[in-house]
Amino acid sequence: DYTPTPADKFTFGLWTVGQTGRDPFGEATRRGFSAPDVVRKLAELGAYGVNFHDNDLVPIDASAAERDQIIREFRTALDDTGLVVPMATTNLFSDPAFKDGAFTSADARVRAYALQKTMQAMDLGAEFGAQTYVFWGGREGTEVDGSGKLLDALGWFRDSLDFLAQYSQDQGYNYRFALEPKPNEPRGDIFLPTVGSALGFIATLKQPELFGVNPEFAHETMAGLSFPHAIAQAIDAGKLFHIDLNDQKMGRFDQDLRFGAENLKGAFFTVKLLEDSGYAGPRHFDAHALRTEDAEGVWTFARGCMRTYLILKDKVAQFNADPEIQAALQAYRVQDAELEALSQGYTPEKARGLKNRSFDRSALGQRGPGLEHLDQLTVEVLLGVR
Ligand code: GCO
Ligand code: MN
Ligand code: MN
Ligand code: MN
Repeated sequence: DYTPTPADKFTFGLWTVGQTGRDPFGEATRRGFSAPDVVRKLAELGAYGVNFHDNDLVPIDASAAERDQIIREFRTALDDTGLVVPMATTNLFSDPAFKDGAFTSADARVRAYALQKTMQAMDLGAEFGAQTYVFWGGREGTEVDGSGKLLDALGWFRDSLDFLAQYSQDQGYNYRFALEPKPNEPRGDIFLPTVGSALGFIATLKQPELFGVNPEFAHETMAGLSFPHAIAQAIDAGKLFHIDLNDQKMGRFDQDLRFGAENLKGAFFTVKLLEDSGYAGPRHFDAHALRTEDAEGVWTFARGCMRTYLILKDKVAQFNADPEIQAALQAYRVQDAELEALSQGYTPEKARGLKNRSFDRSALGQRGPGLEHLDQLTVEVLLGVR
């Protein structure tokens, strides 16, 4: 009946269900929840875990005593419910110190402070057992490229990530790091704007094997790109370390809508890729309830994210088992054992063999692959009439 259990590995951030409806144009429309309240409620709904930025849990100006008490109460809620903390991250975007970037600030003092704050946040995450550490470069970007820092910024970013990866190993944390791309908002242009750019950057790090990506549905959509295509590339590269599920209309501000609220087909193919590829990590919802909602609406939103995922997972199984769909898929792929053998694994003989082959180009151009049929079948699965 689509009721989640911890085995489904659904997670939320303290900042997601805790979001108070504040936006650039208006004040909060609801009170947030304390961290222990979030934990208890998520557990009741069947979630697996909860993630946080350092300052979601411990305010940036908390005293040592306040910090200890917050941590104690959070720990008790986790112990009582069995909820886990699979991922942690740093808030490097709210404080005015980071207004022109953290790791990519032109101010060496800010860059050093960002490293210090991140090491402390990594300590905090490790204290709660987090295994994945996310870097969302919220303020890492520019509006004024006359600053001349584009190349320097990438270098500073790289140095910081290399530094933190070694810190993680020195401490025995052994985090897996996940870079979260976003094209804009809050900066005019954010560095590493898409999954593809993050993958390219990772290859330039000292220990690239420790780094992967944390793609977000909304962010690739904001860039006008396909989220399933982005995660497919991440999976292919062995770099899908984490995932932020939500929804988004193209060409809008960062909406962080309930998963499946807007683009059901995109959501379906996202779930399909995750399930078919055997992705074993958490299914994290980086989304929040609409600003119109009250506290009850927040939990309806959270339940809805998980329920829609499970319904789509069911649809994926139905798609995979549907004989007509499987026949359409089979018909779509033309196999040719001899030509495939010739095309795979270069040898001079194969090259010569291929060059000497004659192809019926006009027959190749005439084949109808049946994609309209396949897509209509998919739509009918989604509409519930198959
Ligand atoms: C956003 C981002 C953030 C990050 C978060 C954890 O658009 O605001 O998606 O929600 O995911 O900072 O890294
Ligand atoms: Mn977002
Ligand atoms: Mn996110
Ligand atoms: Mn987000």
